[in-house]
Amino acid sequence: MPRLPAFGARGLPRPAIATFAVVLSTLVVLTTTPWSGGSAKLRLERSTRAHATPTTTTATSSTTTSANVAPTSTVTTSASTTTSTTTSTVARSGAPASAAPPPPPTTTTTTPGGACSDPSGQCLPPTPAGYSPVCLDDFTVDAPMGSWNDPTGTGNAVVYTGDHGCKWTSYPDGWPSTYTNGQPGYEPSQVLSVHNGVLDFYLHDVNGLPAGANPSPILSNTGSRYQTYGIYEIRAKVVYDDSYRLDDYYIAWLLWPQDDGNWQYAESDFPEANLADNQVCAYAHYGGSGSQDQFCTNVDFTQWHTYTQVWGPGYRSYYLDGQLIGTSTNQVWDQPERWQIQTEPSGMNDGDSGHVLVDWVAVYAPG
Ligand SMILES: [Ca+2]
Repeated sequence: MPRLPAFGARGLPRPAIATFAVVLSTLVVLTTTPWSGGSAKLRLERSTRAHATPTTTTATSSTTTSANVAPTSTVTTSASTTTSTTTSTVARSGAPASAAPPPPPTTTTTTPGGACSDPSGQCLPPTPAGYSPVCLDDFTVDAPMGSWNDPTGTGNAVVYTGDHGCKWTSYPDGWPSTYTNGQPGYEPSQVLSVHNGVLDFYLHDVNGLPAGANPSPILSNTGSRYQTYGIYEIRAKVVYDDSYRLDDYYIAWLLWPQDDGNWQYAESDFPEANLADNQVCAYAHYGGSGSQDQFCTNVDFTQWHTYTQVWGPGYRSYYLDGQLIGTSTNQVWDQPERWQIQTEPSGMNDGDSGHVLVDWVAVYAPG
């Protein structure tokens, strides 16, 4: 479903590729507990053409959140994958075949006692044990509308430097997006600004077409947008300006490989949704021929939520507000990827408008 961006041979993003696998032979059943705001169990069915036999993935989580000032909440995860003949959970890097995901991240901890004045009521989280921050941004450095366009037109220029020194790039004005058939989909100079402690995506028509933006941070450990493995966390909410509820817009905040041609081995999306939806999904692509693991849960985009991807050797785990949604262990990509906050036209055009507000982002590297 997702699609992407990507910088092509000239270092430019290319319009995405969208596929929706419809024919099926694989059934993924996801069970997750607990999560706030909905039923305790969630079942999803999905198909891919890749396998002839059903694959069942079960992931369970239990969360212990202490009421005191403990720096982190503890999440315990166990995941088992029952796989029929054709799939493998072997990480290509040679990791153990059935390696269970390590303990998930301990993120999204609320700072108690009003110490945090962030718009969302939650500050940047403490650094998870075993990781180092490589991009933190609380968006307290204001940037006016017009400042996020890349004057070089390459998508490689630094267009914003935040309060923790993280530098950002952005697809340039006029660049096509996944569902625009070559027409402009990104207009960062008329969409992005930073004020009042948030990165503000003002989603609205530009020249009669819905316009989004697609920023990506440069990581301090590599000096590039790319790293292998890590934690990617973002706290955001949506503000609707009208009854269309931003159905002209789609988010696929994703990890993407250096070589576009590898996206079907490597793309990892979370959160992914039409902004009018009441559901959000994660998609872990693997294997190179259309396979993906899908995990979905209910969400109210008008409320602040923290979305987290944890990518490590042999696993990708996805969390909403610290609650595990699902873990993929299928042929997990083990080469560098970049993070794109891909917010783009959905293919509809009702003329609606609204905002995606990002309170903060945090990217960590292992070690
Ligand atoms: Ca903030």
